[in-house]
Parts: sequence; structure tokens; C-alpha cells
Amino acid sequence: MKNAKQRWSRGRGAWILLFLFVFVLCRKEEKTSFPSPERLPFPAADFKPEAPFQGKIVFQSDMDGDNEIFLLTSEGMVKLTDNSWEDIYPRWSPDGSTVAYASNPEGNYDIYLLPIEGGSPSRVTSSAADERDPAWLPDGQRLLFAVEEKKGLSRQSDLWLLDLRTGSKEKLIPDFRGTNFLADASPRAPLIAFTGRRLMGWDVFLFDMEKRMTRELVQGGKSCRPRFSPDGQSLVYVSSVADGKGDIWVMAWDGSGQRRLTERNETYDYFPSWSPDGRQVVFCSNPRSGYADQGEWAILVVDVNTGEARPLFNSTGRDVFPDWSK
Ligand SMILES: [Ca+2]
Ligand SMILES: [Ca+2]
Ligand SMILES: [Ca+2]
Repeated sequence: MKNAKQRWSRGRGAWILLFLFVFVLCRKEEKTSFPSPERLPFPAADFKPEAPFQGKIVFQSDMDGDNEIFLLTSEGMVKLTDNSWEDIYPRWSPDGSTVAYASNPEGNYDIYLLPIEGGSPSRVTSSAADERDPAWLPDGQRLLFAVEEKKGLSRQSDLWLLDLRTGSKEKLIPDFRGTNFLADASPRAPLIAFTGRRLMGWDVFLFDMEKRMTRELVQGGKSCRPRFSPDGQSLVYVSSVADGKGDIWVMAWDGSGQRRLTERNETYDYFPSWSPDGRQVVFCSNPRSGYADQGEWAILVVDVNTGEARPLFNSTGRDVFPDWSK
């Protein structure tokens, strides 16, 4: 009887322990399933990029199936989003504390802000249209993005400006005839560079926010994706005029001195972004396609003075849209 009671007591103790264990597990599960970004070391703790570099690069990759945002440094790589929907086109805030990107958990794309030190992403647009291609103004308080909507059989994109302090929005270039998107703000002047199409092909344009005037910087319908250098003096962009596919080019902010930076005739070379010191440009290369969702994209770095390019990162997925911060 005593033995039985002891056994029962021990058995009850074991049940209580088991209950506590399951309770703790459930609590832990509850905590980890909260929709905050998981910072998983990926693919391995000892992973290193192919060449060391200063600062931090965010980029988009579908290496796990759908697109996620990744953070790459010389120390390794971290996954900033981890979910089953699309997370695309990351851009650093000017102070390097926040990443803006586009994501479609609701079915259409909205702009989200992710604090890099931790915490959940916050959604800053909520229309039924697709909001994409975010870019920060140098004050870190205003965001540019493209609103893409179906118009008959084609799609129309327009640039909008959002004030994060007040939530007020305005269409940036109301008199632009044709699609305009992929904006980038000068860090030093009230200028916005963007990609536009008036009739045929894509060209690089400049919008003066004070004079409310637009001018075309590159003509011919074969250029896109301008990005201002950190000193605001130069623009890096993509042109397919030399090889019919796409290369990284640089020019002065006013469109003068256009110069081919990568002479890579065999590949589509796209998605440039400056290093924080303005001496290098990170870009992506693909032997088969200029579209971000096709072929095999790898990330490279080119020296702005010498034109020498070297590989930086290449996963099994499509690694695109790198953006570099201090
Ligand atoms: Ca995802
Ligand atoms: Ca939307
Ligand atoms: Ca090329």
C-alpha cells in the first residue's frame, strides 16, 4: 500500500513535471510563432561572402523558395524575413536603422518598415493597388514608392511621396505622361532620379522637387534604375546600349559624362547600388535574363575607378536588388 502510494505520488510528480514541460514548450512555441522577423543564421554559422567588404548589404533572394530579405556582412548572412509570401526590394534608411521593402501577405504589395535591431515590420501603405520600389528621402521621414495599377491590358506605375510623420501622401510627378517608377533621392539636393517610359523603352529622368520640373537625362529608350552616389554628384544606372543586354554605367547628376563601367558583353548586368564611400558599386549579373525573376542572378562588386569586377555572393536562388549601407 505504501509502495503503491509512493508510486502514485511519484507518478503524480511525473505528470506535474510533464504538464509543466508541455506548458513551457507551448509558451515557447507561442513566443516564436509571433510574426516578428526571425534572424536565423543562414545557411551556416561559418558562412562568409566571397570577398570581405565594409558595411552591410541587404538584398532579395528566393533561395528558400519564395523571396525573402537577407542581410549580408563580412561576418556572415542573416535572414530578415521568413514566411511564405513575397518580400522584395529592400532599401536602407539614411541612418541605417531601418529597411523599407515591399511585401504581399495581404495579396497585393504594400510597403513595410523593418527595424534592423529587432521588432516586427510595420506596414505603411494599405491600398488595394501594388505599392513597390521604396526609397528614402535624406531626412529619413519621407518615403518614395511606386503605385502600380492595371490599366486595360497594361500596367501603369506612378511615383508617390509619403510623409511618415503625418501619413499624408501625394503623387510626385502629376504631369508625367507615361509610367514612372524606381525612384532614388539625392542625399544632397531636392532631386529625384527615376525610370520612366513615355512611348517606347525606358529612360532615366530627373525630377526637381523645388522647381517641380522633370528632365530626361538619358535618351534612346535603353536605360533604367538610376541611383545617386553618396556625395550626390554622380548617378549609377543600367544601359543596354553597348551590349544589347545591360551594363552598369555612371554619369554626372546632370546627365553629362556618361561612361560604361562594366564591360561584360556576355551577361545582363543590373540593379546597381553605391558603396557608402562611393568607390564601389554592388550589382547583379545573369547570363540568361534581365528580369529579376528569371535565370540565375549573382551579386558582384565593381570598382568605380578601374572597372574591375569581382564576385561577392551567389546562392542557389536569384540574388537581386542589393542595397549597401555603412
Ligand atoms: Ca517571403
Ligand atoms: Ca497595396
Ligand atoms: Ca553586360
